[in-house]
Amino acid sequence: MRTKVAIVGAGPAGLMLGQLLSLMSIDNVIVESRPKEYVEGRSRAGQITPATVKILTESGVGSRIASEGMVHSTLQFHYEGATRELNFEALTGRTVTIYGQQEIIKDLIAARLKTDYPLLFDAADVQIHDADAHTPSVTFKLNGVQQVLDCDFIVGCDGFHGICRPYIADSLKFFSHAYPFAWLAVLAEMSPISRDVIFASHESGLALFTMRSPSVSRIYLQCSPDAQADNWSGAQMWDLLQARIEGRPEKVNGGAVIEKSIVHLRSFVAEKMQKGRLFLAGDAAHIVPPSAAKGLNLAVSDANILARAFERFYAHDKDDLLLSYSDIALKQVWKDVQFSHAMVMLFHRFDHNADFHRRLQTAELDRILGPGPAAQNFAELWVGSPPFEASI
Ligand code: RFL
Repeated sequence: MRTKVAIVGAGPAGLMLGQLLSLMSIDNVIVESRPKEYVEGRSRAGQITPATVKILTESGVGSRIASEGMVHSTLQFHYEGATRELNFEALTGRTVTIYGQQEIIKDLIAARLKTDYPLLFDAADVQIHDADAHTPSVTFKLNGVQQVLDCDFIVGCDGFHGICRPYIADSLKFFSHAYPFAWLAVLAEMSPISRDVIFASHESGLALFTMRSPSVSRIYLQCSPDAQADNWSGAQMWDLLQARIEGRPEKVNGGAVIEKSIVHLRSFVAEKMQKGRLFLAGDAAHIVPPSAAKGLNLAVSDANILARAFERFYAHDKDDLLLSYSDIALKQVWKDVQFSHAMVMLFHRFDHNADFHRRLQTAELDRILGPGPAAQNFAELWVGSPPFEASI
């Protein structure tokens, strides 16, 4: 097999890049180690920024997000026993959309399967070769048969635990920060208790209330990093959520738990996001804590920048954008790492010097929600930047 761009991984980054390249008529093959059902079933992100909605829409995969996505204009902050609102639409003119990551994945896979460009699931023993040379390749086994995919470029969209970043690890610089708490992430059949996303800061820790549909809620509760999801009963989770929104009128009635897991909070950035003919995109290059819901949006942002760089290379014979891909992408990455970090600092209970941290958090929330430019700044960061556009 031969192609121009070999994409490793069919998560949001890989599928989005594949979709954009296909629209540009640039040959590409996506190689994914998991089965289709697994990839389509993985529920993770749900808050989609206007930039991501625009990129999806302009690539012909925006119809379901437009009809089924839940459009949000306001955030609620619950602290010191009372709720205050921040209407980010009034401040920025933009809204965010709640639409499950797995739905975006299904939309992108459906669009891909209508093209002639291959999307290969269940690839075993995926390896990359000669990414520094002019003749890179990807090898893997399909149904036990060894395959060789020769290409011009390889893009590692294989997530945090993939094989592509380790291949060039010797020439990368890593920035990493682990937070001393985790989230118990719960997906439950339960009507949202509010039309808005609620960030609650309670003396026992954070509760983040969000949703995936009018009948499914997504709840995050701060917990210890060594907590085990199986040790939490439904009743314990609902009681804790109720306690952390103390002072609000809603009664948490619970519901059937669809899924629960522990999410460790960390930031990680690999610099640069490229070497030779290998590029990294999405979680393969960077991780942000889910506190500002930026991970998927960053993966789509990387794919968009890279697709434009490949278009410039193949259609206009210019490699300047490819060479500066990492520098352009990292500007957005660090902006989101910083904002995600600020959100972590704003809502969690710190075991050390807890009362001092709470006073700081209250002062900061009062500043953000008070008169002055802080609300505007926060709102701009929440809705995110417009997509990167390249002038050809
Ligand atoms: P993914 O989604 O991990 O996809 C990588 C794909 O690569 C495949 N793969 C391989 N394929 C071939 N060969 C190999 N050797 C391979 N190794 C791995 C994998 O099977 C997989 O299909 O990475 P990608 O595409 O970079 O996308 C990143 C996003 O998935 C991630 O950033 C978000 O889910 C983060 N995130 C959120 N982001 C948001 O923008 N908004 C949110 O509201 C939000 N909430 C979340 C989140 C992440 C969470 N968790 C579980 C960490 C909530 C949670 C709980």
